[in-house]
Amino acid sequence: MKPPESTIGPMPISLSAEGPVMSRPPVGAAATHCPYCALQCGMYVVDGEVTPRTDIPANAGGLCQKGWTAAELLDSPERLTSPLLRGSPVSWDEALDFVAARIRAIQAKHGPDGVAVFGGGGLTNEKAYQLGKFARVALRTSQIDYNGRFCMSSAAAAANRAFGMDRGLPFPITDIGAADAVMLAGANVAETMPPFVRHLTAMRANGGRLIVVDPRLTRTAKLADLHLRVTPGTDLALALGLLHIAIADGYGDEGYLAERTSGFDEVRTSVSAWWPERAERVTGVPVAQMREAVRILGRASRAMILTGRGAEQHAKGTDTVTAFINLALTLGLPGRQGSGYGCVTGQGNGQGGREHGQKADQLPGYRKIGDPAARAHVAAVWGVSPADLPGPGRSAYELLDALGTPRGPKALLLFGSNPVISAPDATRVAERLASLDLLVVSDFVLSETAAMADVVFPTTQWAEEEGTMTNLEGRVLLRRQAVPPPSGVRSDLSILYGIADRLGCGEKFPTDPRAVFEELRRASEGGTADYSGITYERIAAETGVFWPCPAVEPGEEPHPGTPRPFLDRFATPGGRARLVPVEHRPAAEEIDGDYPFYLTTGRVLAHYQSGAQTRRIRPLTQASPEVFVELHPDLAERLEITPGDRVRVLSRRGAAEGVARVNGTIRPDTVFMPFHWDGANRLTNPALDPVSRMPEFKVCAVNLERVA
Ligand SMILES: Nc1nc2c(c(=O)[nH]1)N[C@H]1C(S)=C(S)[C@@H](COP(=O)(O)OP(=O)(O)OC[C@H]3O[C@@H](n4cnc5c(=O)[nH]c(N)nc54)[C@H](O)[C@@H]3O)O[C@H]1N2
Ligand SMILES: Nc1nc2c(c(=O)[nH]1)N[C@H]1C(S)=C(S)[C@@H](COP(=O)(O)OP(=O)(O)OC[C@H]3O[C@@H](n4cnc5c(=O)[nH]c(N)nc54)[C@H](O)[C@@H]3O)O[C@H]1N2
Ligand code: SF4
Ligand SMILES: [Mo]
Repeated sequence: MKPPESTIGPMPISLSAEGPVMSRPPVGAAATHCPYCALQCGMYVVDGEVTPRTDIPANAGGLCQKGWTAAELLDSPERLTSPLLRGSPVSWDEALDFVAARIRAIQAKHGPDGVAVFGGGGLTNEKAYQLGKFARVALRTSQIDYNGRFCMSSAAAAANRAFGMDRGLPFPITDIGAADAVMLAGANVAETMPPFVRHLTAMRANGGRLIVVDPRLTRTAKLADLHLRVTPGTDLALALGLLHIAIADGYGDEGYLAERTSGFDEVRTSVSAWWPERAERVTGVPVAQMREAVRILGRASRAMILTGRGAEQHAKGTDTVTAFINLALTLGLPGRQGSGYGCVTGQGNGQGGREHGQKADQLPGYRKIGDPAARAHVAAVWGVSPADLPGPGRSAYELLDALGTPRGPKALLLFGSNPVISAPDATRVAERLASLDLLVVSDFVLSETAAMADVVFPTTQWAEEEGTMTNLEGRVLLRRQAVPPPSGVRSDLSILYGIADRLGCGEKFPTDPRAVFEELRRASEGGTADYSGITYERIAAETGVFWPCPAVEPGEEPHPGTPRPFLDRFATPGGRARLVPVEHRPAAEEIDGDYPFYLTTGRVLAHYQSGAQTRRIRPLTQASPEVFVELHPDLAERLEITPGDRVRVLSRRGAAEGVARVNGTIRPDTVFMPFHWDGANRLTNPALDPVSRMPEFKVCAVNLERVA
């Protein structure tokens, strides 16, 4: 079938104040994007079938299993189509009245911070923006954060520190195919973003070399020229060792360091004691392999260092990413055409979701909530006094951990996350949620968290709504409506309006995504993530626009957008990138006699995140039916575990079971569990990074036994 031309124009559905109203029949096919990961593969949806788009460079005609089956959840019998009050269907008015009355009562007793908000990196820019505004203006609470804190917050903190700006990939994804060397540290893109692999394949076909750093020989590591099978939690020492070698072997780019960076001398001194043998002792990576990695990166004329969650989701994730950035800067990569450092961001709108104010310390446009100028600008757009805007609140885990405690919030409104499955030490998080006076969840399925809620609002899904998503390259894309929503559901924007209206400020919360985007443009103007020059029409005409894209004076040529923001200068005050000395430290929880093995966690191809969506799609549950525990044959033999046995994994926080998968691709001291099912996060350690407040999802100490 030939995909239809891209269409943009009047949308078939307009949302009235009280919900969606059909105004004309659905269009036959709309060019839109996948609901899941940050690659945001372009796709058409026609008659409930998905077809890949070829005009979006990230996927260029490719999709993964999850993308191909994404439409199955649209008309699934598991779809929520009525608001639920304590599990029973009620009318929208009843549900909204109940929530507003409870919010008023709780805030009267406990103050504005008695009510908290939790968002998600899967929400469109419009929803993320509106949620942040709703918290600060309608609820006047400081207590808002989101699941992106669990995702790329360490990479974001490190990039801000080094470059003054956090744009996941500060270059188009197609630059990867033209590189001579790429190092992926803790990213398993062959499972987490399969069409990304075509860029790596293109690179290798051009003679480029791929280095993968992972404790497991993953599908991605199998594509690599060099696999560094690092001990979980030791990437920081590895990066220090690599930098030591790079400097000692003369790969430092002195001209670039002098011209474009600051701080190199301190960093050089700080890595002088990280001689390769010491790094080998800590990381388990042989010196010869480290030297080879440095040689590949150092000799390449275009090289990239990319990090994923494997390197970042640690209590020292920010410093680990900083160490990789120090290495990249020493080699002269960032800000040079075709080279650089990047973070392979995760959720569908993982990039945009972190820019527009659902983060505890942030206002739209990647502004700081503590900055008086930022407060004045945003308050003016919102029509409130800067003094009325709350200050920074708690980070995601700290917020979840405080719920229902004497000084913590007593109510939570949750949009786009399923923390009962995905937060660290999830048993504790479920207890906190259960202790609330009010839990409200907006979702399109009854997730494990929604099942605990006092009120559930049934909401629209990706293909039923319009909005913008910013992909891993910082390219703002258009999510178009392809099908009408089922009757009975409302958009998240409409739900926020419904509550705000009952709290007396409905007029500040439009339900039309275009109206919200227009406001977001103004709110972001002049900020780091400046969207003021971007319009829906431009996105459609240009297959996406890279931020920053400032507005221009009438009559001037529009700003072209910024695919490579660091070519001339970095976004720091002096324009130089900053090298920051960092020191290795052990994982927050080391293995010992009681818990002698490392547990690391991550993803499989067929499932997405907490699995709330993909565990309801048959071809995906057939491909990957249940939680497993991956372990090495030597370890399996020692513990008398055979493939297919049920095993119990125990940590200081709890226990979980899974089916044993035995293979030699993992380190003998490490076990791996995916977190898409209830289990892995009963075990994980909520130790937080001091800068990013990222939990240590990727390493904790466990014991293991066969279930009789
Ligand atoms: N299929 C699928 N795709 C997804 C998602 C999904 O849930 N499912 N989620 C999306 C999202 S939100 C995200 S954030 C991305 C995540 O994408 P990735 O970062 O690629 O995903 P993970 O599987 O969490 O972790 C990557 C690798 O880190 C390795 N690892 C574990 N511990 C360490 C360590 O200490 N050091 C190093 N170097 N590596 C380690 C794991 O073995 C794993 O192979 O994927 C996105 N795409
Ligand atoms: N052990 C371990 N834990 C992890 C990780 C790990 O690697 N290991 N990774 C972490 C990472 S990187 C991430 S990103 C988190 C993600 O974990 P979660 O935050 O739980 O993410 P999802 O499962 O995507 O949850 C999204 C929920 O919102 C719903 N939803 C989707 N879109 C919308 C929308 O537009 N509006 C509304 N109202 N609802 C919507 C979905 O149906 C689903 O129930 O997990 C983290 N947890
Ligand atoms: S899940 Fe990610 S890689 Fe798969 S089709 Fe969707 S956007 Fe593409
Ligand atoms: Mo993520």
